[in-house]
Parts: sequence; C-alpha cells; structure tokens
Amino acid sequence: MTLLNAAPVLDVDALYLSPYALSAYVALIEKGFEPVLRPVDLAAGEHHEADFARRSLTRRVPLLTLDGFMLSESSAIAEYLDELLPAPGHPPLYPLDLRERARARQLQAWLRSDLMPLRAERSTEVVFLARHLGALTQAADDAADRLFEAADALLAHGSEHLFGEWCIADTDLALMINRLAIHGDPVPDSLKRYAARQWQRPSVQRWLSLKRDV
Ligand SMILES: N[C@@H](CCC(=O)N[C@@H](CS)C(=O)NCC(=O)O)C(=O)O
Repeated sequence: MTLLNAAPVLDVDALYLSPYALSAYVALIEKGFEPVLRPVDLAAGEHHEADFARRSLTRRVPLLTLDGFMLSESSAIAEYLDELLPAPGHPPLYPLDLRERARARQLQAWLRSDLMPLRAERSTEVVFLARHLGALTQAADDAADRLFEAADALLAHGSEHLFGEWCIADTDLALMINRLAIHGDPVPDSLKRYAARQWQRPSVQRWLSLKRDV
C-alpha cells in the first residue's frame, strides 16, 4: 500500500476558522501528505446533509478520508496518522516517551473540553481574520489564568517545544494562547514568544495562507 502517495481528503469548514481543522491539517502536512481540502459550509448546514452525516458519524469537521477510511475528531485523526506512519521513519506527531505522550493527549483533551468562556469570547476569527472583540468577562479572564498556569508549568523548562521535539499539542496550545496574544490581551511574555514561534512552523503557515472568503 503506497499510503504516502494517496491523496487524503480533509473536510474542513469553508472559512478555515476551525481550530480542530487546523490541527488535523497540520498533522497531515507534518506526516508528509498533501491533503485535498473539501470545504463544508457550516453556516448553510452542509454538515447536516445526509452524505456528510453518514461519512462523519458526528456531523463535525474535520473529517479525514484516507484510503477509504473515514475519521472525524481531530485528536483521533492525529493519533491514527501517528500509528499508521510511525517513527522512526516518519516524523512523530506525539512524543515517543510514554508519559510525555500521555501528557500531550491530556493537554489536547483539556484544550478541547475546557476554557469555554475564553473560546467563546476570543473566537478563532481573532486569530485568522484579525477581528477585534470586546473586553473579556471575569469568567474568560479566569479561564485565561488557568491556561497560563498550565502552560507555564508545562513550558517551565524554557525550551522551544513542550516535550523536546515539536508535537501536535504544541500547535493546539499555541492556538489557544494566540486567541489572546494576537488580540492584544495581556499574555505572559514567555507564552507570547512560545506561541509566536509555533506560529512560524511551515505547516501552520500553510493553513494561515489559505484564502478566506468572508
Ligand atoms: N472535538 C472535535 C470538535 C470539532 C468541532 O467542534 N468542529 C466544529 C467546527 S470548529 C463543527 O464542526 N461545528 C459544526 C456543528 O457542531 O454544528 C474535534 O476535535 O474535531
């Protein structure tokens, strides 16, 4: 099977604003794929149409189709790709050390399930469309403080990435910090620098360069 030559298809939101689509896209690029992006118009409800509902199971983007296999949920996609094309031989998406890998997955799960006020008040339009929004509520401020505390603890070693080498959780964490940093909200300097460096990664830059018709 020549998987690296197969062109995976990634269903993503049509405006390329989904942080989860970003994560799945970066995972594919880092593994050496050239995915075909298939835009799904969420505002028009295309994700509720029968065909997409059947293929995704969840009616959400991103949805990967690779070699006839369909998978949604961005972290499941990254884990699948990492096991499909493992290191050595392929660049890893997760740390090789068992505990660091567990920590990376913990961070991904947390970033996807918590910090709701922050995610709501600093939507990714801030990050991808340079939107300016109002002041944060106390609840979002509290969420930001929890984010900083966790990120500071994980990055206390002062290195460029969370776990020595880059991993997909670096992109997820940088996105969350950049919701605030790019907007100009107060962010500790060390975290601002970390997120700005992560944003320079070529796979992330490719996502940023997609044309957004808004
Ligand atoms: N946990 C999922 C979240 C996916 C998700 O929430 N996608 C949003 C776009 S950012 C979506 O499809 N929303 C459509 C809807 O829920 O109606 C993942 O990591 O892939």
